[in-house]
Formats: sequence, C-alpha cells, structure tokens
Amino acid sequence: MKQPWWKKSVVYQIYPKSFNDTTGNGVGDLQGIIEKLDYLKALGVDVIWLTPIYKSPQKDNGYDISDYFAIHEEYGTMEDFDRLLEEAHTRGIKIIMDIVVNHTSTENEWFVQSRQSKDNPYRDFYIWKDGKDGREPTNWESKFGGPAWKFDEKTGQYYLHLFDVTQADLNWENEEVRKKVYDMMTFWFEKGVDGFRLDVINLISKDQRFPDDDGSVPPGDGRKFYTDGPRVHEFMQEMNREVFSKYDSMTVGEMSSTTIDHCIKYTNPERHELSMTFNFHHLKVDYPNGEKWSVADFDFQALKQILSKWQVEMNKGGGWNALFWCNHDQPRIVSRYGDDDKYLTESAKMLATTIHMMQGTPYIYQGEEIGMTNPKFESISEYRDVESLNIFKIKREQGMSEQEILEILKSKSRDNSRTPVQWDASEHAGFTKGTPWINVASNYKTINAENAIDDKNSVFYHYQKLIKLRKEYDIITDGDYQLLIEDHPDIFAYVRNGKDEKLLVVNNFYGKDTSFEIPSALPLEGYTSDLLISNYGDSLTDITKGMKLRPYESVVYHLK
Ligand code: TEU
Repeated sequence: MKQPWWKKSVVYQIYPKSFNDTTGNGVGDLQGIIEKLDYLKALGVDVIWLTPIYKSPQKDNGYDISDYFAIHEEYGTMEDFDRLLEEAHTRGIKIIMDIVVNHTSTENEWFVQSRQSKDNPYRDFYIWKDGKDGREPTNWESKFGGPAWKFDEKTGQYYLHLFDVTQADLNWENEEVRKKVYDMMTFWFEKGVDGFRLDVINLISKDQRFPDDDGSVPPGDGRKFYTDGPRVHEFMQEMNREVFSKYDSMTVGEMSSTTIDHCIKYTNPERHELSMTFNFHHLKVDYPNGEKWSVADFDFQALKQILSKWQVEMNKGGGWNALFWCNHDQPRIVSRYGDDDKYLTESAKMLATTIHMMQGTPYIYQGEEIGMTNPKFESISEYRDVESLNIFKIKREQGMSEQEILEILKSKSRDNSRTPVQWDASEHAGFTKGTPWINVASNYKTINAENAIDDKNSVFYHYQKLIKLRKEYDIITDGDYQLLIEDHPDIFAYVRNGKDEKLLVVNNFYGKDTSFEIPSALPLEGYTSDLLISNYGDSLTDITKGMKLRPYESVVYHLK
C-alpha cells in the first residue's frame, strides 16, 4: 500500500517572531519567510511547521489566540499568508499550521463573552468552577508556576488555565466548542494548508470530577487528571472524522507527559486519529528527579534507553514518531547534549545523524541546521518568555539568588531557542534593520547561514545530506531498530534491519577518543559495507571488528 507522503518528509519548524524581519519593527514576519524559501528549498525540507501566526496579545508569543481567523498584525496580513502558501507550494514545500485549541487567550471574543455572566451563551465554552473552602476549586498547578485557577470577580467563580493566567482552557465536553474548532480547522484547510501541529492536544479531556491531587503520584500538580484524559481518543477520532479525513493532510500532536501506549493509539492508522506525535521523555534526562529548573548533565544511558524503547514499541504498535531535538520550548541541542565550543560542528552533526537515521518524521528547528547555540544571557532583562519570567519571580520569592536562577535559565529557559536566526555577520545577524525583540546570540559573526552556505564542511550540508539519504534509502523509513552495545559509556550505536540490508549507525556522544567491538548481534559475514555519511572527512570507509571513534565522531554504514 502506498505510504503517506509525510513518512519520507522532513519538517522545518519556523518560529516567525525570530525568523526574519522585513519591516524593521524588530519582529519576524511572513514576508521574511517568503524571502528565505529558496534557502529552505536548498536545504531540502519538504514541510514548514509555522508556529502560531494568528491574532494574539502575544503574552505567550502567539500560543494565546484572540482570533483564529486573523493574522497577527506584526506578522503581516492574510494576503501575505496566501502569498507565502502559494510561494511555498510552487517550490514543492507544504505548510502545516500550529493550532492551539486546549485554550484561548482571555482576549478571545469567546472568553470575553463567557466571563460576562453565568448565563451567557458562551459561559460553558470554558471551565468555570466555584471555589472550595475559600480557595481554588482544586490544588492543580499551572505549568508556568502558581495555581491553575484564576478567580474572576465579575461572576464570583474561578476559571481553569493550565498555562498562563491569560490562557483560559476550553471546555471540550461542550459539543459547541468542538464544532467551532472543527469549523475553524476546515477554514484553514480550505485555504490550502497541508495539516496541523496540535498544541498540547492530549490535555483537552479533563477528569470531570475535578479532584484535588493528593501527590501520591508525582509530580502532584494535577496533570494526571487531564493528561491523556478519559475522552481524549474519542475527541481525536471525532476531529479526524469531521476534518482531517477530508484532506490529504499531516497532523502531529504535541503530547505533554504522555505514554507509548497512548501514542500508539494516537498514531496507529487503523484508529484514524493523528499522523504522528511528539513526546518529550528524551528531553527530560537532564531533569534530576524530574526537576526542569536545575543545571545538570544529561543521563546518557537513560537517553539511549528512552529513544530505543520508543523506536521499538512504536514500530511494533504500528505508531509513528516525530523525531526532534529542538523546538521553540527547548534549549539548543548542541549546547545541551553536544559541545557548543571546541567540537561544535562535529557534535551538531553527530546529534543530527543520531535522530535522522531513526524511524519517524524528522523535524529541524530554525537555526539548528547551522549549529546555533544557547545565547547564555547574563541578565534577567534579556529574557522575554512568560514561563522563564514567572519562574524567576517564584524562585526569587523562595529565596534563590539571582545568579543561581540565571544559571538555571541559561540552561533551561525557552528563550534559549527563541533568539533571532543568524543569517549573516551584519548587525543583528541580518535578522532586522531595527531593534530585535530579543537579543541576538553574541556568536552570530561566526555562526550564521551565510558562512554555512560558503563552507562545504558546515552543519548545513550535513543536514542536506541526511535529508537526501532519507529519500534514497527506504530502510531509513521502514527498517526495524535494534540498539547495540547498549551499556557503552560513550557510544550510541544502533542498527536498522531491512530485508537483505542493514544500516549501522555509530555515534560518539563525548569529546574524547573511544573504541568498541562490533557485537556478535551484528553478523558481518557476507555483507559489504559502504560509508554513507560521517562528520569527519576521513572516517573508515568500511567497518572492521574493532573500531575507534574520535571526539563526537559519527558514522553510518550501509551493509548489503
Ligand atoms: O508547550 C506545552 C508545554 O508543555 C511546554 O511549554 C513545556 O511543558 C513548558 O515549557 C513547561 O515546562 C506548548 C507550546 O509549545 C508552548 O510554546 C506553549 O507555551 C504551551 O504549549 C501553551 O500553549
């Protein structure tokens, strides 16, 4: 049976605010994306994921939508969007939109109406509850810190906000809400978009008992009462039936704190829910005891086990992974699991190879393809992210020193990935002629797209080659996965098994020489090996029983 197009696609995520500004207001815009489409075509990406561009007060940079049918004025007009879509399609690049339907901005007309009175027709579009014993209806916490309920004087009730207080959760139990959402999605599909990235879509079904969290199951912030909730699969199947099934579309769900079993249910095609899912377990191995707000080395053995378990189980269950290291919420991977100094190029390429040779659809976050790093801001005044600023305030109130919090933000803040794309060595890295809404990282004179295009050994051309390999070798899309030498202290090695061919992927995750023996689990007799890609110009062209790898050396061999 013909495979869906997105199984061989590579997606490029654009955070418009920080991509390319053509008006000089310091904020990226849609025209700025149009001007870089040829750059993306040269990279070889098939799909662009646009983070929210809808009208928004921008409290959470667009994840607080006030009008689903209008373009945020700083980004341009609906005509600009139509032109972007046409120009992308002309180049054979599809566009998927980021859609946020777990919550809306409190400036959305639906919420403005809902808060007017208890009998307003929109009242039940949101989740309003009476307080309990003079406090919030439940002890749930917002993911951005503080209580997840806000008291509204006008009608004397609380409304639920799992994120910022300006992001009110929609009531998905209300059929009217679901119908409005499906109509809105249809509006964008009818304009010609190719699919959606669905923001925290596994949080939309809440346990209607709204119980307190007794903390017996960590982390005790209430997420167990709304994560992969009681009706979530019913709602996904309804959304697919009412909307997705009517278009040749790709849909990817962002699944906060989810499980493999649920992701198999979300993505097995026989269930008609979503095309694929993002999960974040591999990006929490530097959260000691699950605590994001800390500075810690990543747990390499846990990383190998988690990525491998998801590869094996999702394949077995007929599910489909979205493969990624970076996005607009995560620190830059080369600063996090690689080396953003001496071995920046080698480690950035190694990290790319590690996930691009896996089964799933790979995602490249803007600037990842040129090795952009965390900016290492020195002052809280440089930060813009609502989550980071909330955490700074909370930690200061708890008595943590400013310096200690700044060290944590340098490592974990979402702003690490939100600094402007570094296009060239001119002022503000060629991102804007004005003052950027957030500072550019100070290394832009060396790390920028112009230098990358001029350097045949750059990270850019490594990504370009990985994308080409995915098109050329079906084994990357279809082969089974097997972790090798799983306890090795430095090496992440795996093999992809095809009918009469294999792919051997070996990555040194550390900045020192290491070695390993090809395990008996990988019989080499009768195979010839062909080096497909490496991050050193002179890696061994064929495998031998005992192999040595240099700092961050990464090799892929095709065995047939
Ligand atoms: O993110 C959901 C989310 O859970 C992450 O933001 C992360 O959990 C958070 O940083 C807490 O550590 C999505 C969007 O990607 C994010 O940008 C939005 O802020 C959020 O939802 C609310 O819409």
